[in-house]
Amino acid sequence: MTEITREERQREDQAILQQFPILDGSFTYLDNGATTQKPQCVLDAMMHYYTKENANPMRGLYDLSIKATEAYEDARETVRAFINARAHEEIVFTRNATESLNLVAYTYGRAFIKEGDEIVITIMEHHSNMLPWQQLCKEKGAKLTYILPEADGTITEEMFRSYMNPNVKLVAMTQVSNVLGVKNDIKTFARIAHENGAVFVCDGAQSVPHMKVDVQELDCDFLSFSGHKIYGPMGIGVLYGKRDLLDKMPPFLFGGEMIEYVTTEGATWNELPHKFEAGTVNDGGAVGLAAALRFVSSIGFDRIEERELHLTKMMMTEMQKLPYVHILGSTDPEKHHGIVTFTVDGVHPHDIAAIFDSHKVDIRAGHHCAQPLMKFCHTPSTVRASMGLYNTEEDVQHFLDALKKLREEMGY
Ligand code: 7TS
Repeated sequence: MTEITREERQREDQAILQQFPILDGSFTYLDNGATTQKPQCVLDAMMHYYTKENANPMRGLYDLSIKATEAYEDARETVRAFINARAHEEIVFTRNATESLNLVAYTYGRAFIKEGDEIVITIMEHHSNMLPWQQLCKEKGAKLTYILPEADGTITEEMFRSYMNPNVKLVAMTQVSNVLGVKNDIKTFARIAHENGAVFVCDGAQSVPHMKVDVQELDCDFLSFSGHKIYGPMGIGVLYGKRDLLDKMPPFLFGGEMIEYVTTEGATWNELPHKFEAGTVNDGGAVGLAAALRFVSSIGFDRIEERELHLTKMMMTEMQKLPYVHILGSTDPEKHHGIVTFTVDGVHPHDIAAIFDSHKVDIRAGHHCAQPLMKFCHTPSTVRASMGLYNTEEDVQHFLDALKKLREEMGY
């Protein structure tokens, strides 16, 4: 991580901020875990697609449809390179991380998980990486086991090993928790899962936007993420899957484009990845996502990680001085990956978010789609600030100013 001087940081802030038309200085956006703002290059790429290249891809033999197909397949190649997948066949476009995870549960899960098998997930999963496995286990008579981390969110190698047994056929785990910010050691856990004969599903929704994720290095079998959390548009997501696994999985949705040949009796399936992309695809979304990934690469994860850590340190250091503020998870900012979830004595999380809103600071209140984790942490709900690559020291200062005024405004 390259640290920079104060002047360099301010210049970098300005260079980044001026690329985001919505960030006009009238509000402070700290809800990047929910979704991110879009840079001009993403908006331009989508505008270009819809003004110059739009047609139904993969079907036409005319120039425009060929252009639309090329735009879509170029986007797939950009995603492949970004996560270092071996082949473009391993990149399936979906609507979002939720759909990617459901795809694996519906197809791999229903084909290969049997009665008596066990699936291991963690208590810190977003509902998107919990409910598909809950439903699958109910349907199949399989067992679902939850790894319980230490109080600060850590899952050690030893703990992980203790959950392995010959019945475990699948492990699904987030790389970064959307509540605690803690990062799981996917590379080690995937290796241990494989030694145990289980496949490993990694939810990258909160990691892919913030750190270099290399699927070959992690050696996970599947990886999911959403375009809208990485400065791309809503409605486009990615499922990476190892080719041999995708090959033997049945299709997810049935209809146009996913077939090879259809008779009145049945059908054969198109080659990868089209087997999993039924119907007209989201070409404009894929083009926008590719532009977003190029934008992120142009800044580089070295700078993104340094920027987000710098702000997390600044935020947590000041918060830790307030005895009535309690941060969930580790006390170490390095373990938060830009996510700071907290409670304030005597003030309901929804009141906190409403008061922050009156100060034009956008943060999130609630259970963050992780209710079992809330229960594990003995709190019904919390407030969360989450950083993006465009956040600045001024943003954190606005947040801290609002936090310090909070109890006063509530009459303490
Ligand atoms: N997995 C994790 C770890 C997430 O944080 C989210 C969304 C998802 C999956 C699902 O992503 P989607 O794009 O399919 O909805 N997390 C959040 C959040 O923390 N606040 O709003 C959405």
